[in-house]
Amino acid sequence: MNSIDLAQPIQEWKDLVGGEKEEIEKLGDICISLRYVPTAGKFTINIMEAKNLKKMDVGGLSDPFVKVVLQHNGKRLKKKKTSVKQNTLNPYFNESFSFEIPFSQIQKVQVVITVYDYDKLGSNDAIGKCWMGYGASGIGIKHWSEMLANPRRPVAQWHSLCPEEEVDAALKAPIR
Ligand SMILES: [Ca+2]
Repeated sequence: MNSIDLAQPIQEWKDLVGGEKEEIEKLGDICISLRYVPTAGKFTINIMEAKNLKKMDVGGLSDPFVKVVLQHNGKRLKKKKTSVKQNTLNPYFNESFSFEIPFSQIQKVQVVITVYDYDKLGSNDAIGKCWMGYGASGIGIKHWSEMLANPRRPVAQWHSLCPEEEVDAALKAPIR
């Protein structure tokens, strides 16, 4: 410091840094419980609740419902839907769906969850998606593994919703 002459103005060049990065859009979170009974080959999924969903309706909130698709090798085997919860971003569903999946197949299937905003007019818009099972990463594979490690017991987990295009691309990508 003592080499600086405080009586003189100091001129310094600084590189410009980028402005605030655009915040990643939050789509919301969904709480799901998974249960598998290997002896009976019975898989049960409970769509429990969602929170902080994205607002989709002009002059309102969203009217969320959840679609559950069971698929294998990109082929849809079964699909189920919850009821529609009107005008809320924090819906409580507590709706269960069961599927028969033999033990020999349970490691090969994928469960894809899509939260939609119901619209009376026009098509329903997807708010976001998440998936679990074969080829999933992060929470998706963690939750699935915990279900398999705890047969007959329901295992609940929150999942963050991701943009539809992102999940569809991940589902199509070859498994590494
Ligand atoms: Ca709507």
